[in-house]
Parts: sequence; structure tokens; C-alpha cells
Amino acid sequence: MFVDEALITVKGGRGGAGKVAFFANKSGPSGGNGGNGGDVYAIATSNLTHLKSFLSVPKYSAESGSAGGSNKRWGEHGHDLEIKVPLGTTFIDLKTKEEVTVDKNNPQILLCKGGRGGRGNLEFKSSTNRTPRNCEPGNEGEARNFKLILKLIANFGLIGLPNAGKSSLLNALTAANVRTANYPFTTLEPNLGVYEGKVLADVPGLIEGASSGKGLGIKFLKHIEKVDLIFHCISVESENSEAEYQTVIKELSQFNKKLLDKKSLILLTKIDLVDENVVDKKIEVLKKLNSKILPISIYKPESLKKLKTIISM
Ligand SMILES: Nc1nc2c(ncn2[C@@H]2O[C@H](COP(=O)(O)OP(=O)(O)OP(=O)(O)O)[C@@H](O)[C@H]2O)c(=O)[nH]1
Ligand SMILES: [Mg+2]
Repeated sequence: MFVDEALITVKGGRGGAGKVAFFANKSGPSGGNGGNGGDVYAIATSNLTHLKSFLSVPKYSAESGSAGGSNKRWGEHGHDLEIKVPLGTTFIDLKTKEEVTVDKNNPQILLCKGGRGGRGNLEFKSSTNRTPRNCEPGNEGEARNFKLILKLIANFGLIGLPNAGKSSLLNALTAANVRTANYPFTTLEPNLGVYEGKVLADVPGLIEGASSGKGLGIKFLKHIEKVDLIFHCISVESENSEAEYQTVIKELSQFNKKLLDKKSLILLTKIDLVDENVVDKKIEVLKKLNSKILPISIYKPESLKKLKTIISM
């Protein structure tokens, strides 16, 4: 399970002040009301899988309403603010302890109401007071402090040796935009992406001896203990795909034997780099180890279709 937390302060926009004014020619009040401050909403988006952006921007406020004017002019309402958060984010009000989660059934929640605009002197006119000189300031917007918690369980895990193309595939399938490069250990922490509501986890590459602490070790494998299906990535460039497969399987089993009972599928990656007959030969060899194999390339959208179907099922 991936857990992310953040603390944020949210404030509705301030209401605009009412105006005290009088008509120039005629007697009588003309001051308009201030506009209401904007509300703040949380909106769920399935493209986000973490709360990182809330660590760098912890304060959110909606626009204030503008002040009322003379000649009965009302102030404009402040715009609402929509904060995009990952689907499944729970908001806990730090004061009241009230909890609410944005999810498919509840994709938008009101976090803070904007303040009401103040009344201008026009509103105070009465039979007993024809020239009122009073008005109201706008109300403050509601202010609340929240703790955000996001718990995600990956449905699919991408594993394999370093450089196998795991992160590139995550980028190709989801809105994730993680670093990829042509050398081992580009990924140092697990990355998540979402495709059709399903969460994919890209874990750092494994190498022989990972279970005894080599490379980045196996500490990240706990994140794939709950996945429904493991995508075992092997690059078509690999000189000995069988040995590569066995290496990774051995490290998995040394971490947790139960991982071997999980459903898995070999993704033979980067097939754009070689001739078709080379791909076929690799498949023949790997079939003996795992009957489920899918040849893919991030540069061949057609090759990703079947994979997308499997994920969205
Ligand atoms: N030609 C080709 N290159 C690919 C493909 N997929 C990935 N690559 C390249 O392979 C290299 C490694 O890709 P990554 O996605 O960083 O590999 P990784 O498995 O995440 O590697 P680590 O994070 O180190 O474990 C990068 O230079 C990618 O551009 C593919 O389908 N075709
Ligand atoms: Mg990577």
C-alpha cells in the first residue's frame, strides 16, 4: 500500500465591502452590496496518484468578492477555487475531526464557503431612515485546516531488471511522467500511474543479490504484495532472457514465496529494436517459463492494445 499525507490550509474568499454613496442629483442612498467571496472545492481526478504538490503549496484561498460601488453597482462575486486531488483522497478537518473522501460517488466536495458580501447603504433605506450612512464590511471566508491522506493499493506491478523499460511503459500507459533513461537504476522510488481507474506500480529494478541488499534491494517489493497481476518486463535486447527471468523470480521468492503464486505475465519489451524473427525466437524460449507473454514497444501503439485491455478488465 502506498500512503501519502499532506497538511493544507484552505480559505473561502472574503466578501466584498458594501458601499456608502448617494445619488448626485437626487437625494437618497446609492451604495451597492459587495460581491460574495468564492467557495473552495476539492475535485477528484484519476490522473493524480500522489499528494506531492500539496507539500510545496500548502495554502489555498478562493478569490475575494469586490466591493460595492456607487449608483447601485454591486461588487462582482469572487471566482470559486477548484483544488484537484487524486481520486480516493480523504480530507480530515483538524479541528472537528470530520472526515470525507473524494471518490467516484463523491467526486466533488465543498471545503470552504466564501464570505457573504456586505450590504451597501441602499439596502438600509427605510421609511424612517431615508439617508442611511451605514454599510457592512464583507464577511471573512470560512477557513479550515485539513490533513489529506491518500492510500492506494496497486492493481498491477511492473517488475524486472534495471533498464527493462518499466518506467517508460508506465508513462506510455498512464498520465505519469517519470524519469526514464538508458542506464540502470533510473528509478529510485516506486512510481504510480492510473489507467482506466486501475493503479499500476513501477518499482525500481531488481538485480541478482537484491534480496541480500544489492542494488536498491527488495524493500519496495512490499508494494506489489497485493497486486492482482505482475508484469514481468524483459527487454528484447537481453542476451539471455531465460537467465534474466530466473534471476528476478529468485529474488521475488526470497522476499516472499507467495509472490510466485501470483498471476504473472511476461512483457517482452522494446520489440521495435529487433526483427520479428528475433522476437519470435525469444517468445519460444520464454514460453517454457511462463506461457503468458506479450511482445510490446512503447513506439508501437498497436502492441499496447492487448495490454490495455488486460488492465482495464
Ligand atoms: N526502443 C525502445 N526503447 C525503449 C522502450 N521502452 C523503453 N526504452 C528505453 O529503454 C531505456 C530504459 O527505460 P526505463 O523505462 O528507464 O527502464 P526501467 O526499467 O524503468 O529502468 P530502471 O528504472 O533503471 O529500473 C530508456 O532509454 C528508454 O527510452 C521501447 O519500447 N523501445
Ligand atoms: Mg525506471
